[in-house]
This record gives sequence, C-alpha cells and structure tokens, in this order.
Amino acid sequence: MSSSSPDERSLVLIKPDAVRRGLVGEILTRFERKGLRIDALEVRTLTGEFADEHYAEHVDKPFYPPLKAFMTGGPLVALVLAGDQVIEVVRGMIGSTDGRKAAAGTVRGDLSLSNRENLVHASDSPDSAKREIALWFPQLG
Ligand code: FUP
Repeated sequence: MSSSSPDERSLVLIKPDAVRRGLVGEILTRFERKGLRIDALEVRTLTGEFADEHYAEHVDKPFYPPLKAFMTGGPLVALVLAGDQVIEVVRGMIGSTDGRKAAAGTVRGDLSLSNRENLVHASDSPDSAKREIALWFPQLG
C-alpha cells in the first residue's frame, strides 16, 4: 500500500504579456525544474465570452474591462501542472498579484512591474482548480 498522496492539478496561464515578451520558455523552465509535470499545454487566444467565464468572480469589478482587453489581446499559453501540493507550490512560485510588490525569486517579483500585466495566472484553491480545469481542458475530466 502506498502512503503517497495522489498528485494534485492546477490550471496555469502564461499570459499574453509573457508571450509578447518572449518569456514562455523562462516561465515553463521554472515549473519544469521544480519537478512539476505538464499534463496539458496549448496556445489559445481568448474570446471575450471565455474571459468572462474564467474571471467570473471579477467581471463586475472596476479593473475588469482593461483586464479583459489585456487577456484577449493576444495569444496565451494554457497549461495544467501536476504534482504534490501543486496549487500551493505554484502560487508560491508566481508571487503576489502586484509585480511591484511580489517577492524577488518569484515569477512576478523577478519579471513584472505591473498589477495587471503580471505574466501568469494559477488556480488559488482546489475548488478553483477543479472549476478552471473543467473550463479550459474538459477532456482531462
Ligand atoms: P491572482 O490570483 O494573484 O491572479 O489575483 P486576483 O485573482 O486578485 O486578480 C486576477 C487578475 O486581475 C490579476 F492577475 C490581475 C488583475 N487585477 C488587476 O488588473 N487589477 C487589480 O487591482 C487586481 C487584479
């Protein structure tokens, strides 16, 4: 009998600013070197409707219209990462939302100077990971 917990999954987006700036490899490399597994990976350009679904909790906030324009403004890379406590591990690796305040050593802390164009999204809880993976990669079940 194995005592190890089954791998968790997280939905991660490498956002349009990262693609535009040529940072996809840099960001993916960090996740790979950490030992996380890539279960899905795809380049997508979002429609407004899809952005509204992904950011359902933010659609009524004042910052949402420019966020929507940014997220639909160019291709992004969507992926599902898997590994032990991946949700919390990846949140730690990306840093806090505002790149100006995110800790050095995190993706946002090292590479972003913005509260909107902050390079990455990652599921913030098991419930949001489940919802987001079902939305982005329904074939993963
Ligand atoms: P995070 O989980 O760190 O991505 O942050 P939130 O869920 O709070 O916000 C989602 C996205 O909304 C952020 F990645 C960037 C954007 N945002 C703004 O543009 N302005 C704000 O004041 C807050 C968030």
